Amino acid sequence: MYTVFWRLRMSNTPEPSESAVDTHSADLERGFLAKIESETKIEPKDWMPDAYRKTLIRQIAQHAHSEVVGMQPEGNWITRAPTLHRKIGLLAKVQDECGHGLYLYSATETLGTTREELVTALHEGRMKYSSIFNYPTLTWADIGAIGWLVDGAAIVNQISLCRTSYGPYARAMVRICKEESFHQRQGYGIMVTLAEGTADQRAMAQDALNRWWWPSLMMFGPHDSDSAHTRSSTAWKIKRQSNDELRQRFVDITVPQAEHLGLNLPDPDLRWNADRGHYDFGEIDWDEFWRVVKGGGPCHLQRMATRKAAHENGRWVREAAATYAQKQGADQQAA
Ligand code: BYC
Repeated sequence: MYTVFWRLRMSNTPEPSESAVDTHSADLERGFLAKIESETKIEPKDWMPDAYRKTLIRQIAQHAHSEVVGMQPEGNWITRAPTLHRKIGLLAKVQDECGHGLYLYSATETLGTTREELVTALHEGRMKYSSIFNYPTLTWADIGAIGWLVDGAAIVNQISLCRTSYGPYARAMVRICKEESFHQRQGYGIMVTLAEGTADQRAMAQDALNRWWWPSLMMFGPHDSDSAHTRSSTAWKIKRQSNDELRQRFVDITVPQAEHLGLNLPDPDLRWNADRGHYDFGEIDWDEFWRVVKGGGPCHLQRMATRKAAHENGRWVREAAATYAQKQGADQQAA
């Protein structure tokens, strides 16, 4: 009888310690939300909800993996660039993408994970990279199309992320966007040269545009109605604009650029809508999008095999660097 009474009492009155813990958590959550509300950046040592941390690790690591895997389709053309000038530009661009990956892995590490864990998760298929890097680069014009469209889409997405709520991610984005704008111009410059060239060069530019246009629109993710994370990420101001808003912005910016080149965007439904003040465009092939996102993209196996081999081949460099750093530390302590 006593036990029953005690149990009943317990169920109605939380233990003082539990209640104190709850109050403390509620205070922390309120403080976190107040910072989000007032546009104060969340910094690594600040309290944050587990789900916010988890979402950031997923998104920033996926972004880092995309930068690193994204070196492959373009790296494929460094030795075959048509002039020394183009070779130098492409080499610098690919090197920049590697740097972007490193800033982003560092930003992810401030959330309490390690680069090793993230890379292992990618290699074991537990993390993703952007769908766009699953497509092959068949001709030199693809390098133009990637710079123009893929970096162009990345800029639209990343300008928005410069205002993301997590400080280290927002700051990495500012620097990355500056570099991406050079990449976009490099690509558009290649397209201008080809579009103004011979009939064959023009045809090559049109063919690349035909193949890269729809995958570039897919970079922005699923429709807002199918986006699992948009609602929470918007509430936490990780995302400042939705997938569809950013995709529309990219289309509106890019159509006049294609007109300037005299090339045709491969979409019969594309037209200016004066009422909306935006271009209408056709429906993305969402079956293709999800197939690629789930690992069924044309180059997925090749991209992952190359990535894993590069990681293994670089093991001795990482080990040598770590040993050197340890020795330096020991020497400094001894001095
Ligand atoms: N590809 O709820 P959603 C570059 C996944 S690299 C693959 O809308 P979220 C460059 C998504 O992860 C720039 N997966 O997600 C480098 C989620 O899956 P899980 C790359 C995609 O996160 C070299 C599910 O679909 N940019 O510029 O709210 C050379 C549901 O989606 C994709 C970034 O990484 C996709 N396209 O929004 C040249 C930008 N889309 O984890 C250039 C940072 C969606 O629930 N990331 N998924 O299974 C973001 O802004 C956001 O993560 C996204 C997606 C807009 C991409």
